Amino acid sequence: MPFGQLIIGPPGSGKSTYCNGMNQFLSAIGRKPSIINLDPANDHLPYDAALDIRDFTTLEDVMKEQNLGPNGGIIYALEQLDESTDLFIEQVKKLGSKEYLLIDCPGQVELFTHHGALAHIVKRLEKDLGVRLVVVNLIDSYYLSSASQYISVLLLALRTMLQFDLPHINVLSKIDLVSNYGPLPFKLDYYTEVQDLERIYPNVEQEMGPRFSRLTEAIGEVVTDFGLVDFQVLAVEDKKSMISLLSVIDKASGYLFGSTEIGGDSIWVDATRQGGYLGGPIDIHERWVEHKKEYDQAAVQERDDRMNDADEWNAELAAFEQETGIKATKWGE
Ligand SMILES: Nc1nc2c(ncn2[C@@H]2O[C@H](COP(=O)(O)OP(=O)(O)OP(=O)(O)O)[C@@H](O)[C@H]2O)c(=O)[nH]1
Ligand SMILES: [Mg+2]
Repeated sequence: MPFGQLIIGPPGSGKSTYCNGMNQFLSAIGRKPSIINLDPANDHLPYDAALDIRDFTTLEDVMKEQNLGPNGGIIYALEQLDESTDLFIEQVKKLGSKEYLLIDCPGQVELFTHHGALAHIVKRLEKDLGVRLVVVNLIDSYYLSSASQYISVLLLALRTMLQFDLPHINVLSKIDLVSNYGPLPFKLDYYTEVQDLERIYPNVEQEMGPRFSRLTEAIGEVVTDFGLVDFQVLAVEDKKSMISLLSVIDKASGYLFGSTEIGGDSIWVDATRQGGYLGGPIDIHERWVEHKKEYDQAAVQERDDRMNDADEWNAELAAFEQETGIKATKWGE
């Protein structure tokens, strides 16, 4: 039974970059990742796709043939894929059951909130091939810079979680940039934990005026009542945050429990099962806001001290071992 991640999120939130980074990381720890590109507009892929929607149809062709603009074109292309899912499933099947799938999606938000095409395709993958997917929803941490946008993002994340009915991890992407957007009224953990939303209502009112107070509170109540939304943080170049995120994704997918027949990284899996690194020992506010400069400098220094990417991964995994006392697979082992 293959495992995988469905990588979604609004336009420009970092999906394709993440697929590339996660692909490298998974390869480094001995898994066998394959990337599937489902974005018909993705004409400059930063990775080698094992399967590409553009081999079936491209956005340029759809726009020309159907006389559509780019947004309508992407939706149309996904609808076409949905109608010929059998062919798509056959292609995925050929990748083999030991592959770990990374599925890169277009950024059209309606595909995650109410349009059925993507959700149908994913259901078929689950049903026909037994793929166990985790939705990784990347949301640009830029939205933390505005209290009202943060509330909108919570609603979007909740709606998306209900749409796919799969294990779901929300991620504030590009967290390395968050300190550039000016001081935040709350610590980073406040935004990731999604607790005590009433504390942020005055900030929304300050931005929007009293007109939206009732609406803000109503959204806040819905989000709180469901109790589903929280966030991980990610800077794709920061290996610690990638390791920490993969631990959370593995836990959500149940990868821990069937991994020996999937890839060669059972030692890594054992390590994460014991949970020592889950959530990470890192204080995210300190790392990404309060002392970001010092941490960045230390990371650059560490990088300079190392020879190459393999050394860098191995050093991070060694740090993981030291912190947890558990052995992790190294690059090339
Ligand atoms: N600083 C920083 N930039 C990032 C990070 N992840 C992605 N980016 C940048 O964000 C921009 C958009 O990234 P993409 O990976 O193309 O985003 P996408 O979600 O695939 O975009 P669409 O496919 O157009 O929806 C690029 O310039 C990336 O280099 C990150 O963790 N930190
Ligand atoms: Mg992309």
